[in-house]
Amino acid sequence: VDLSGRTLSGQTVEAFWTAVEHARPLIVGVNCSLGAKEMRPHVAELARLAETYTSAHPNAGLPNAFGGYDEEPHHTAELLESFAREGFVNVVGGCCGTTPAHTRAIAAAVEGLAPREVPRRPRRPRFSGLEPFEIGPDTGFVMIGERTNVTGSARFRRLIEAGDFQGAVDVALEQVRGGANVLDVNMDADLLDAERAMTTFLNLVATEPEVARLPIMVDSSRWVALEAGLKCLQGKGIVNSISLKEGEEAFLEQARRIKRYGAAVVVMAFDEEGQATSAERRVEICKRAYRLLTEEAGYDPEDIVFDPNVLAVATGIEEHDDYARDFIEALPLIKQACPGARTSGGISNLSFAFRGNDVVREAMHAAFLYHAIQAGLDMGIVNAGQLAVYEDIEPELLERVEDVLFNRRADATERLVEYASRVKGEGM
Ligand code: THG
Repeated sequence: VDLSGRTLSGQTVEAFWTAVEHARPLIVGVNCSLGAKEMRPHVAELARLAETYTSAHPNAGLPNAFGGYDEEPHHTAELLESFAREGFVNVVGGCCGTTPAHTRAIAAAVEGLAPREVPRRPRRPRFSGLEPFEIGPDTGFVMIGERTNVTGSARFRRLIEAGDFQGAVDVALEQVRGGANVLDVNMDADLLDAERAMTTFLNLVATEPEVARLPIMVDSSRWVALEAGLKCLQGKGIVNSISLKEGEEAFLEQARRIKRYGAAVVVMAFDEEGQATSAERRVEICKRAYRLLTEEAGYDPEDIVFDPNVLAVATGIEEHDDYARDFIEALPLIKQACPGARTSGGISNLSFAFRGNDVVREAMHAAFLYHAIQAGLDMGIVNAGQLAVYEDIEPELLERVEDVLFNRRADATERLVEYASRVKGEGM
């Protein structure tokens, strides 16, 4: 639309292609805009990305002062011939200002030229907002901002409940500035119409360029809120989440609908029997969901994210003592059993027993992430900008945290609680 190379609604070529690729179009192209000369880099970019035929239909140059077009047929034709020679296009034509004479000249210029060869690209998880976000070999751990969640942030909830959506966008902005690669948005509160709040918030977020760059993860336990979110997303987002809780039929029905919206999906390790807690059950459920999604619903494995349930530890309840260790143990097994799929978790859940004590909570998150990432965790829902560094954790605290995470001693919880009582109030 202008020299920025973005679509009318602000997307880059790559973000746009990422968002529409799921529809498997026969041809994708660039038209109108500024004429062939200015269109070149964007056609080249699309040609590099699109694993389907590409086209270019430029205007006859830039409009003159009277809104007319002066580019002569031979000139338009030369430019499109160069696109064809460079392997940018399979189809060419003209848009505003082109005439039958232009079309004749274009046809003659590309006569006999070899069509572009459709490229093959490596399969990778790809998401987008106004800009693309691809998980490649060098991406590192992916941070999903957790604070745009009415159940995960009292401040965000108060803003949404008060109808201060602009203030709520500021919370999103803080997550982005804290390094979030994706934003988790959840409106599941008793006093809220989640569908409406989701729609209002996501439409407003789309107008804030610094936030709208990012892909959105629509988070809800209710299908209607998830679908309301999906309808607002211009890019390729992620649905958080579906599970086998209500059986295979309901699971596949939701999965297929999500696929029609072109989104990726988070699958919780939950089935008809309930939430998986042992490593074995976590792996078993993920395997079953993977088979259904890839074989029955036509999913690319790269569009699947498994969440094997980060659960609270050091709660004082003995059955919880192996939760962290089993989560970490399950990661490599899930990735081995489900090639191409990625893993994620809600990291702050881990430390619910230490609410109000950010020193201990942040140490728990940092230590847990350190080990989980080594075991293959690809992404996590976190308070972006508030993650501690493993190496900076005070040694005594680290030892007590790791005793809890790996259930290394019977009094691990007691010793962490004791430490917590000593640092209470610090760092808040
Ligand atoms: N898996 C998936 N999605 C999820 C979760 C998960 N979504 C929600 C949740 N779990 C992840 N998000 C959060 C967000 C915030 C907190 C925990 C998890 C949190 N909030 C502070 C608290 O409750 O103490 C709020 C403090 C405040 O109000 O400021 O801990 O596991 N797929």
